[in-house]
Amino acid sequence: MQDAASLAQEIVQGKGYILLPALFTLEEVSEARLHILKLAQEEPAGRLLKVGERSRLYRLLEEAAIFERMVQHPQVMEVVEAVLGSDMTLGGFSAHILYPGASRMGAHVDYPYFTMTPPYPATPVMAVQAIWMMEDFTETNGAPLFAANTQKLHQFPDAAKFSEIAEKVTGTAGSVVLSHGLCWHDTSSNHAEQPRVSVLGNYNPKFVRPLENPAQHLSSNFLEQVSPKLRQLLGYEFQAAILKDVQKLQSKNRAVPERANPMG
Ligand SMILES: O=C(O)CCC(=O)C(=O)O
Repeated sequence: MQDAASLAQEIVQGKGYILLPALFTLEEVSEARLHILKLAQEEPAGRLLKVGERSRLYRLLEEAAIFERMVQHPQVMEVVEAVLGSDMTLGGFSAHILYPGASRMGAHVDYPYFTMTPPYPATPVMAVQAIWMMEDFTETNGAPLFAANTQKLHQFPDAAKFSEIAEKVTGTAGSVVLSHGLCWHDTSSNHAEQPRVSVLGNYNPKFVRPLENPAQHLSSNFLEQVSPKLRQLLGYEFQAAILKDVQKLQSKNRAVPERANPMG
């Protein structure tokens, strides 16, 4: 793998996305994929969102050990932290299923940008998305489409321009695409006979409120055993991170309001 700093640079100043190939084996992701499909079929209340031939399945973290590994994969963390800072947090972690016949979801930018009015701010970067490929993503089964360099436009996608310049990002099972939240992207249609499954991680700077609030539904047993990295991702280190910022600023003789010294 290229070093994290140059991969982060590619995300911010280059094409806007990178592919990290085969971070998990086919066996590892196949089992997780089947788990997702089975759970989605059970239609768990409050965890499944169906839109035509596409479904989203929420609250994955506690479902299987592989998801806990995926969300904090060291190579992914290195790159995402190089973009968003070492105190960044998790805004969402869910599965996205494109059943056979699924059409494109529509070109978009990611949370929190899609809640804002363009032109979007150039800095700080507010989102990096991870798209984990839970099987081979091919030319025909709904691989994502990305329009290179569009994160630099700070605009909502223009559909005609997107169609002109977008390229399909294919890859083998267990690979992950990391992209700038402002880089225009879409899913392609699934013309295959099998569902195409991705796992989506959304990472944000610590001051962005999480879209899915992944920490909210976790059991205390699960929370007791999570790694320090996962605690950080779940937002538990927020106060400590703010305190660090304050100390850094004070060491540069910058005045910081007392209320920025959190007690709790
Ligand atoms: O599942 C995918 O390929 C990408 C979905 C996506 O970009 C999104 O939900 O924001």
